[in-house]
Amino acid sequence: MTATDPTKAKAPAAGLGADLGLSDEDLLGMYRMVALARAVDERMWILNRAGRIPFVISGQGHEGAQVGVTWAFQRGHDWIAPFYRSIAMCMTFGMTARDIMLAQYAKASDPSSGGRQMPGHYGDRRHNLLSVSSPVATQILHAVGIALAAKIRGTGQVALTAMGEGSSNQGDVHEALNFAAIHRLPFIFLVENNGYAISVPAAMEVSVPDVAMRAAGYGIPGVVVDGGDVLACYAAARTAVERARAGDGPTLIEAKVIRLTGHSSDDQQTKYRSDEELAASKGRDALPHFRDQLRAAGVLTEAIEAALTAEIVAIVDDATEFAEAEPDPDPSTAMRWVYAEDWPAETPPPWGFGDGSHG
Ligand SMILES: Cc1ncc(C[n+]2csc(CCOP(=O)(O)OP(=O)(O)O)c2C)c(N)n1
Ligand SMILES: [Mg+2]
Repeated sequence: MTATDPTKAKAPAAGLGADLGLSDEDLLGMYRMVALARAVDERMWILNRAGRIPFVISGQGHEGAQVGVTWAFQRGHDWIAPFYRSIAMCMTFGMTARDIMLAQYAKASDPSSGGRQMPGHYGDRRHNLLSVSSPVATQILHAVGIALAAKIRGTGQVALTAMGEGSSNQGDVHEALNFAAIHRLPFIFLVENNGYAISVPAAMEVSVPDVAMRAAGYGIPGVVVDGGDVLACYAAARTAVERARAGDGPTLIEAKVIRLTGHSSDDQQTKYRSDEELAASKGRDALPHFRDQLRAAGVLTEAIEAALTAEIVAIVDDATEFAEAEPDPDPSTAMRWVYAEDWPAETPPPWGFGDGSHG
């Protein structure tokens, strides 16, 4: 996913992203991913309200930060321990709209868990995406463990985890950052600060204005970045990944994002957020901001935009129809694969432990 093919990059200073080694093709790829993740997410809400899927926990407002940061990682090589809002992150790392919808519908062929995980708990072994943990923040320990393994094995891999600012107050985070810093592990911690933990505002969750300030307590860089600025997120992550691969240890990146929806489909945020506040947060949305940037730079032409819009509608329609038509899991298998179990190679579970290992 590192987007630095020099043959594709424009001459320096020629255009947007050139200073970051991003070609027009990269910029369009990033924009496509932000827009696609948004469209998949919007469709999920419609399906929920129509009674087709039981529960939605949304990434809307987080996509720019997720795509910007993840773009700096090497797909198929590095590892991510995502959280429930990480739709755009998981898609950037290789999950398709069909994969996301299969999880939403909890179908037998859902690559996240064969329909066993809670909705929104994405994971995909094929793409080095760990399954989401329901107890918030525990995933940081898993990611740091992966980073430790990468260091011991000398693989050059970097591990990323993400979570909200509320979750970042859990004790696991202290233990993980301290350990990762001491051992200079190739680890990046992304805090997607959307200002709320369900209905609790950030000022009542975090004792400092920026979670990134806490990085100083571990002797690691702490960077605050505008989550509405995809390229700024990419730049911050690129620096952190370079640092990690060079053996210089972890970085904490805090992206100030927005939450465009309620906490979940079971929450109504107008009960605790004013109209003014909601309108102001919409003004910080990465999607229209990035679109404007690409239009102004001449990268997103009218023709490209029209084709992209049509392509995204087709992908979302296809994913919905595909997942809707897939078979549900066989109820007699409900208790299988909950705990460790050897699965014979000839009857692999639907999400692909086909080589007989637990991976
Ligand atoms: C250990 C634990 N405590 C509480 C919960 C319930 N819970 C789920 S999401 C959430 C809010 C998390 O807020 P934040 O970390 O800011 O992430 P956001 O949802 O805002 O993206 C809470 C309290 C949980 N899943 N795990
Ligand atoms: Mg939050």
